[in-house]
Amino acid sequence: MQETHVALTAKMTGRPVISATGLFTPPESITNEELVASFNAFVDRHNAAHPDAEPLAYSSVEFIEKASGIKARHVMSKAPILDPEIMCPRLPERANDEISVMAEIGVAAAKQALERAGRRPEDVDAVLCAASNMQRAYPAMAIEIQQALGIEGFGFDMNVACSSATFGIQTAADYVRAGNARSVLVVSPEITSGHLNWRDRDSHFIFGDVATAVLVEDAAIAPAQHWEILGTKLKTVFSNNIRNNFGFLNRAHPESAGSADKLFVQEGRKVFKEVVPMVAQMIIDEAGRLGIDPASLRRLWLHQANAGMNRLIAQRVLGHEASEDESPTVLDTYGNTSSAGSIIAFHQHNEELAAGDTGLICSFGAGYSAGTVFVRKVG
Ligand code: CO8
Repeated sequence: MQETHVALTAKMTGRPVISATGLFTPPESITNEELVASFNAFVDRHNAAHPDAEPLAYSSVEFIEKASGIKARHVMSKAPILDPEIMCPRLPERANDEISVMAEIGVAAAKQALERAGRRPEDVDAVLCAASNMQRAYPAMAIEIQQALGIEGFGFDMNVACSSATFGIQTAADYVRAGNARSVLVVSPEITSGHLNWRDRDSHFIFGDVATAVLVEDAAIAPAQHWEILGTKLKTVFSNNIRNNFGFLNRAHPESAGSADKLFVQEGRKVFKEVVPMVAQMIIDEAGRLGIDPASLRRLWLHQANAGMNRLIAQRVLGHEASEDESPTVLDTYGNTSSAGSIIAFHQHNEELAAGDTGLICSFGAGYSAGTVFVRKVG
C-alpha cells in the first residue's frame, strides 16, 4: 500500500492503461438441459390450456449449442426462472437503506480489481457504471457503488447495451488523457435475466448474469504489470434489430406494459449478417490507423454473443481460422453477458501473455454499437 501511495504523487503522463480487472460470477448456473426441460414443460402447459391456438414448439439442447455455442449460464435467481409457472427472476425487494442488487455485484467485481491493482478506494477518482439495464432511474447506480467502496470524486451511469463496457473504457481513458482523472473504475453489473423473455423459444437461451470491473489509470501510477491502451474507437449505427421497449413512459399505457416487446427482442439472423462485416472492418481500419498489422494480434477478446459470429470476425481480422488460444470463448459457461462478455474473456485469459504482446478487446451489440480497445502488455 505504501508503495502505491508514493506512486500516486508521480507526475501524470496522460497515457491510459488497464491496471487490473475484477469479476463476480453468481453461484447459481442453469444448464441447457435444465433450461429446455423447464421451457418444454411450459410449452406442454400452454398448449393444453389453449387447444384452439397455434401450438408452441419445443426448444432443444442440440439447437441451442449448435446455433450459439452456449452450454450454460449463471443467474442471480435460478428456481423461479426454471419454474414453468413463473419463468423470470424473483429477487426480493430491498429497503432503501440496503445496498441494491446491481450495486452489490458491481462492488464485488470492483473490489477484486482494486485488490489486484493494489489500489485503495480513496485513490480512485471516478466510477462509471456501464451496463445494458439499470435497476432504477436514479440515484445513479455508479454513485451507490462509489459510496459503498468509499470513493471520493464522482460517478455516473451509461448504457450502450452490449458495448457499454468498451464505451466506458474509452470514456475513462479520455479522462486520463485529458488529465481530469488518474484512476477510474468502469463497473458492468449485467443482470440480463431480468430483461430476457424466458418464454420465447428464439431467445430464451441467450443471456446470463455477471458483473465485471476494469480499472483504467494513468501509466504513472499503474502497477508494474498492466496493459497499455494503444487506442480506442467507438461506433454506433441505429438499428431496430435488437430492441427493448421497456421504459418509464409505459405506465401511460398499462394495457401494453406486459407485452413481449417490453423485454429483449431481436432479429437474430439480421444481426448476425449485418454486424459481422461492420465489426471486422472497424477492427481492420482501426488497426491500420494505429499502425498495427491485424494478423499480428496475439489475442482477440471478443464480445461473447455467438460462437459463429466470433469465428467469422476473428477469421477476417487474423486472416486464418482463429484457435481458442487466439480468440478465447467464455460463452459456453457464461452465455451472452452483454457488455461484460469481452471483459470476462480478457479477465480470464490475459495473464499468461508476454510483455509486448498486443491484443484487442472488442464489443458489439444493440444500437447497433461497437467498440475497440487495442492493448499491449507491459511488465
Ligand atoms: N430450439 C429449437 N429450434 C429452434 C429454437 C430453439 N430454442 N429457436 C429457434 N429454432 C428454430 C427456428 O424455428 C428455425 O426453424 P426453421 O428453420 O424451421 O424456421 C431454426 O431453428 C433457425 O432459427 P433462427 O434463424 O432464429 O436461428 P439462428 O441460426 O439464426 O440462431 C441466434 C439464432 C443464436 C439468435 C443467432 O441468430 C444469433 O446469435 N444472432 C446474433 C445475435 C446477437 O448477437 N445479438 C446481440 C444481442 S445482445 C445485445 O446487444 C445486448 C442487448 C441487451 C441485453 C439485455 C438483456 C436481456
